[in-house]
Amino acid sequence: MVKQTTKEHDLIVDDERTSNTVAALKQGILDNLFYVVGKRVEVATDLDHFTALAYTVRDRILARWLTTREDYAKHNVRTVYYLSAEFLMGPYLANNLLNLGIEDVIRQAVAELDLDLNHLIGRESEPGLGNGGLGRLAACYLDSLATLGVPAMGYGIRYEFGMFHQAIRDGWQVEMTDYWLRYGNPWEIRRPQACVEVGFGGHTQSWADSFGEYKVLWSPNEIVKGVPFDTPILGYRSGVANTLRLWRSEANESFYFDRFNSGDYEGAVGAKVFAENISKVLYPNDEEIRGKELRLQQQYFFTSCSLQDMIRRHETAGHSLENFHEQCTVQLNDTHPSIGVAELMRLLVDIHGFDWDKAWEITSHTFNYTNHTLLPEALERWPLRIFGLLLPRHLELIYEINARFLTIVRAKFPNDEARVARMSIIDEHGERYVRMAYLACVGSSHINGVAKLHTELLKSDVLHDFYELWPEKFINVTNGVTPRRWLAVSNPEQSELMTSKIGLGWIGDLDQLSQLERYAEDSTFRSEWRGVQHAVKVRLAQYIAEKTGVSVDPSSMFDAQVKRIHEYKRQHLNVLYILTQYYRLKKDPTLEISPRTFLFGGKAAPGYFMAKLIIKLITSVAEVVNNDPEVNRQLKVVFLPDYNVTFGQLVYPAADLSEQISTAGKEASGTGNMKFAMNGALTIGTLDGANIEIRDAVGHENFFLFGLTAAEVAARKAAGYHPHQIYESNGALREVIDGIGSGRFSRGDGSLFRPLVDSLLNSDPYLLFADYQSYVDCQDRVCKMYRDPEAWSRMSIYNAARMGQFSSDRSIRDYCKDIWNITRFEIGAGVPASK
Ligand code: Z2T
Repeated sequence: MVKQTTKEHDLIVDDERTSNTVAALKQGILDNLFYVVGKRVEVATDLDHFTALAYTVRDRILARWLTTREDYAKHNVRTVYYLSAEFLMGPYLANNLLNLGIEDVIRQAVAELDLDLNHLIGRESEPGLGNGGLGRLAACYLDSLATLGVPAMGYGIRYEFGMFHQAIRDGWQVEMTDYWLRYGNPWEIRRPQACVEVGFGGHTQSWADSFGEYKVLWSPNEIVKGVPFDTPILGYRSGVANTLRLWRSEANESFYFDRFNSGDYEGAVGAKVFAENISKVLYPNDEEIRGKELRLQQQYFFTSCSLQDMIRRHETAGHSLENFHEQCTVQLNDTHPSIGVAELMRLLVDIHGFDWDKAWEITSHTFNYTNHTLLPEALERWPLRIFGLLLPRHLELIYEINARFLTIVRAKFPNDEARVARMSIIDEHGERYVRMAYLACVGSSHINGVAKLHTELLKSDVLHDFYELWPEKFINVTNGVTPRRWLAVSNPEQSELMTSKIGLGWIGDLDQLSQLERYAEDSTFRSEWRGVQHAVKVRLAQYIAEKTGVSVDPSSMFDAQVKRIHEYKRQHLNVLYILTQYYRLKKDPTLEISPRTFLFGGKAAPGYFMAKLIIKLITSVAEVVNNDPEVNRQLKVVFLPDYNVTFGQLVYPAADLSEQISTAGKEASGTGNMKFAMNGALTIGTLDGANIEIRDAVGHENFFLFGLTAAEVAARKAAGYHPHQIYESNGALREVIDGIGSGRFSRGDGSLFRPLVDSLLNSDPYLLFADYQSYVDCQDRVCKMYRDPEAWSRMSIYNAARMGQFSSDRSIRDYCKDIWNITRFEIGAGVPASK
């Protein structure tokens, strides 16, 4: 029971209203339905009941949310600010119930109101404020930060439209808008009094003040208001609730009315449209950013809002800005917020009057940068023209930062102007660009990759020059995922079985799963393990039947590849294997293979033609295979539309096999690989990203490995790679490629998949052909192994039992120790670190 004192009236609110008895919970739901939703029980819909329930849960979060904030303030803590353009949070209700520990009483309260909790949980639509792994990682990290009691805040954008919804029409992806706020959002609280202003465009003037100091004034020609919306982020039974603060852009009234009153009606309307556009929509491109001005506006908008907010909080707490970097550490989630380096310099120098050197000391000790990709086309660069028009003052500051930086480069590497040109923050080859990754490197204390191989490749390749200059800045922090959402919430069946053997401790300490190892050799346990797996597969099969009309057999092997559709991830390599099996079965219908259901899910960037063609290929192959009685008892192919967090929670637990088949050296880490393995799936994968570490952890004998290594890929390319020769010399591959090219899977249309086939035959940039035979051989080993259920279950249990290190709790501990310098937090105690 929480006692709250309202100071003004000295009134004690001993809040019976928010206690966790079944009676109080029932009353809470009914009260919220009536007073907040505004409906009578008799006419309330499922959605109304969900909303009332969500408010009832939120009522139980508020006290600890405010208390956490007060505790942090009291203890004067060093705070982590996680800046990310994306937070892919997933639905909150089930997770909040778990973390509060009130699932059972809520279930009963809801049942006594003749409602079903699982059904209501299913009514929540998820905020899709992210593209994929990067945004989901941010969400897992917020969960772990709160669980470990680390004083932390996430900052991002409250997009009005999140990731598009994907429909499949005639086998093609169709995009539909995601207006996720349609029915309101019970979890957020608008904080209009904490709004800030952000400028855009205009010009700068400089002068020397009366002390002869150089001063600059930036006069923007648009000023936009940033309004924060806060959502509580509960730790798992830690008593802590941190905050996710997302900014919405709104018109600045006075700015707007000034124009309006001076007769500039068009200008006023234009300003309003400009302002409201900024947080309107998430860019749905995962790894390729074309220089779109609105995207830069978004980046600057949320980064400036967040830094101003941090400074205000810092000063309100009574600290001097000189100590900013001692109280605050800012993590840049990729380069999207890296304009923050220039913005903090502007705030310190122009607004707060610091001299350059002191401002730079503060700035460069505040930021740290996480890189998430090795794909060259994904490294953000802004054309100077766009940049200078939108952020003229920041461009000047970047020139100055760059000039001083290049002096350091020249001092360390004399007479090496080629190196200076390579490292310059301004790219001067052809059209001039600002290289955001370089700005991030120069302005940060630490630079990290997200898996061991990825960090090594950053050092040896993408950021090699920076590594030579500052080797001590580079550090690896392998990604992790939260076992709360990805195991305890999404897989209650497996969770219960594990808990019955080893207790509940694993949820807050995933290393405890290692106690399951001894059960791998216990045949009774293995059979229980299979029972659980089967039950979970039945659930997914029902969902698939509902959504797609395809019936799949829960006793077939569920082979899943769910992730963004991208050539480097090689969903089409998976298709090549499916077709290899198809032709084998066509030739010999008596062939005995392990029946398999191939599950695909994922969105293609709307402008990425090849990715959309891959979706069309999967759905076309599905149509042929699923309707051919000679093969469809042994092969089924399903493309599940609109893959998102909610669907992920259904599919990770049900998979027997996890496809992690990217070209070695391309996937920075992968996190789906971890979610699958925790849930007992075996992995077929390349030596790429975190696969390498997963394989080492689970044991090489419990992992299906195939394909070239990253070094071999590089060597093959350097030696001159000729996919056509492989096609000529491999009969099975030739048959599959010819089949696709001939129109056999596209109702006779031989032109449909031509672009895909030609790309493979002529260049094959992701080396599908080079890995084809190795992949097929490995899949055949998978087939054989699946026919031995005891051996398979044993491997499955070892996979789950050895996943401790892939908890995001471990990742966050690494960040605390190696990057943020946060040492004194108490796990689970809810008592934050004091400085
Ligand atoms: C993204 O999800 C990832 C990298 C990006 O580079 C952009 C997006 Cl939207 C700019 C992914 C990586 O592809 C994946 O390997 C990694 O596991 C994930 O970020 C989290 O680090």
